[in-house]
Parts: sequence; structure tokens; C-alpha cells
Amino acid sequence: MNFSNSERLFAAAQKVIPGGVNSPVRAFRAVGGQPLFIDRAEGPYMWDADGNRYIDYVLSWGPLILGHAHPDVVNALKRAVERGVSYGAPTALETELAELVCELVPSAEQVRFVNSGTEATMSVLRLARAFTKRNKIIKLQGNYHGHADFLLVQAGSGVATLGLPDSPGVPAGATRDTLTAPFNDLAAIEGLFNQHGDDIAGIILEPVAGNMGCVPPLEGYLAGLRRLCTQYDALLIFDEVMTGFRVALGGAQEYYGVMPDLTALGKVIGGGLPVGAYAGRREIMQTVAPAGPMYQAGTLSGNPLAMTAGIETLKAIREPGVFEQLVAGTTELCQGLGAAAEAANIPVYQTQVGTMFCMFFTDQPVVNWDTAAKSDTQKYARFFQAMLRQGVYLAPSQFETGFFSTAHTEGVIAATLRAAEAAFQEIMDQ
Ligand code: KE4
Repeated sequence: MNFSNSERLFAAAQKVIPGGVNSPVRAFRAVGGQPLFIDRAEGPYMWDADGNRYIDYVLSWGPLILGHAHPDVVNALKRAVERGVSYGAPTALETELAELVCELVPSAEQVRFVNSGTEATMSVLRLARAFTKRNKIIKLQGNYHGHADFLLVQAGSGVATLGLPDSPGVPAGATRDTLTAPFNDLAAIEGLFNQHGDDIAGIILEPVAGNMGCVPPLEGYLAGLRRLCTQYDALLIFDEVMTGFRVALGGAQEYYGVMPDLTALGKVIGGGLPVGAYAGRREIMQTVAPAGPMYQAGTLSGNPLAMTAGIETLKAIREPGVFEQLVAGTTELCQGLGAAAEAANIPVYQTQVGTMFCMFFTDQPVVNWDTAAKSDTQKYARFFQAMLRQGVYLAPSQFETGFFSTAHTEGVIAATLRAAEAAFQEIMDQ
């Protein structure tokens, strides 16, 4: 495969963009080689600047649950763009998307739109502190909630991928009120509440971790967090930026039947355009300005193009049978990947929740950051490169999650599994 155009574009990008990318995990630092520059995408496929075609399981890190350039989304955007791209004033589109979110997300009674998942988690925690009049928050090791200063503590995703000791530039004061505990360890949370209970505004977590690889909650964990938050009058906050509309139509809160007080959303609700949101009980959301005193704002929040893409996406996946088909396809893919690994006698630990999935190169169960970090990241890197040569684009890090879409048909799954068989055979002796 020829990558000369991507190499030329990467060299040019590095002159004017730090690291040549606008988000670190895209730089392929964890898997070696140089990042591919993408020229276009359609359905399950992306084509790089050299015309190489890939079956894509990153899907822009989750948003593209309908696949790339879905005709309904593209045509709706074409109509919308001719009506102007942004007004800085309220539109009926924002209400329509907010009504869809409230219809699908069980705990959502009101929604505020922002422009990214980072803004959503940053804002939802300010809201939790404003509503409870408490300062401390709990986050979990290996969970990533975007790059707000006070959340860059034992984070996942790119922080874990690049092995960064969190981040310079975050003053100690910014994280003074951020408590951390291992994922899936209820006793550790109980200990923090016993110690700080009357000053804990809330706990924020990825209900299914997706930024240390995909790691589901252990039986009873989420219900235990719900019980502790209720007991100590703290807020349970689900960061469903990734799990929302992915582990189930109503997110992890529907899948596990545990109701958070607040939810952060993103990715799928923008259909590939920049949208984040936070939502929850009306009683809490009424604290947000201008209804209440907690300030949060944004020039492009509720942008009509982003709202349009989000509306088309949610309307499509809520159609009867669509989500069940998405999950069945993901399951078929995961079963095939496991069989291919076994045929090559390569130990992997697989996880899947709804349309999110992952394959850890380890023969041990993965239940938290410490066990995820024991994975053979070098073997993952070799598998990633072998799959790329076979025309399959996986997340360029062991500590990320794979995503499925309605565009990944039976034929695409079969082609992926043929590629995986070849890739596992290629790396089995390395
Ligand atoms: P953004 O600010 O990147 O839109 O969202 C931050 C965020 C918040 N919460 C969760 C659970 C998330 O997964 C994310 C962002 N996810 C990463 C991928 N693991 C985005 C990819 C990137 O950083 O380039």
C-alpha cells in the first residue's frame, strides 16, 4: 500500500499544527507509523489521501452510528445550510433535538446543548457543585471525561495512550477537589464517602468505560453507586458521551436500569457535527442560567447544522428494529474476531456492550485500569498495523473502543473477519 500522500500531508501539517494533528490520539503514537490523512468517507468506508480504502470501526470515535455520509443526514444538512449556518438565537431545531433526547434518555427531563463532550462534563460538574453547594467530585481511574483541568487526573483515552503523567499546566489547586478511585471498586467509593461525604457534590463516571478500552461495570456496581449517592445526598452523574445511544437506545442508564441524577452526552447526538449536552431532572437543570444562577454559555451552542445532523441520526436509530440489528451485527463481528484469535492461538479478552466493543491482548479478565494496563500494547500495535494493511481501520490505541454502524452489513462483517484471520496469522509468531 502506498502512503506517500499521507506522509507529505503529515509533514506539512506538523509545520503549523502541534504534532500534525488536532487531537493527540490521532497521531498513531501508540501503534507506530504515521497517521493516515483521510480524503473522504461513505457508509462503512474511509479512503485515505492515497486512495486506500478501509472498513472503519472508529467512526469518528463513536458519533457515526449511521456510517459516513448517510444520505438522510447529508440531504438534511444541504437543506439546512441554505437557510444559513448559525444565528446565535434560539431555533425550533434545538427544541426538537431536546425533545428527542428527553424521549430516549430515561432520566432526562431537560437538556442544555454545548459544543463538545468536554464542555458537557465541565458544565455538568459545575451544575452539580452549584446545586449541592458542595465542592468535591469523584472520578474513576481510567475514565476520560474530556480535557477540563480538574478532570485530567488519572484520565483514560489519549492521556493513557500517550502514557502522560496527566498533564502539565494543570495547577494543583485545580484538582484539589477531585478525588479518584479505581473503576468497579465499590468499597473504595464507600471509603471516600465515609471520609468526605458531606462535601462530595457527586461522582462522575463512564457507566461502561470506553477510554481504557471497553470495560463494563461489574454486577451491582452501578446500583451500589446509586445507593451511596442517595445515602449521602450526592449526585450520580453518568458521562454517556460515548455510551449514549450506543450501549442501548437509552444509553447505559436504560441498559442497566440505574437512573443517574445528571447525564453528559455527545458524539451520536451530533451525528458527526460538534454537539455535546448535559441533561437531568428538571429540579436540578433549573439551576442553569438564565433559569437559575449557574452560568454556562456558548456562541455556537445549538447550532442549526449540528442540531439537524443530530435529529436525523436519532430519528433513524429509534426506528423499530434498527437498534436490535445494530447489536446483532456487533455481536456477530465480535464472535468472529474471537474465533479468528483462537484459531491463531492468540489470547485475547473481549468485551462488548451494545454497539461498543474491544479486544484486549491479554489472557486475564479486564475490570479496571490496572488490569487493562497489563495488556500487550505492542501486540495490539502489530495487530492494528496488520489490519490496516488488510484494509480495516481500528482505533490506533489499545485503550480505546470499537464502534459499529448500520452501514456495516453482513458483507462488510465477513470482509472484516477475513482480514482478521489474515492479520492474526501474520502476527501469531511475532
Ligand atoms: P470531546 O470533548 O472529545 O467531544 O468529548 C470528551 C469525552 C467525554 N467523555 C467521554 C466518555 C469521552 O469518550 C470523550 C471523548 N472521547 C475521545 C475518544 N476516546 C475522543 C477522541 C479524541 O480525544 O480525539
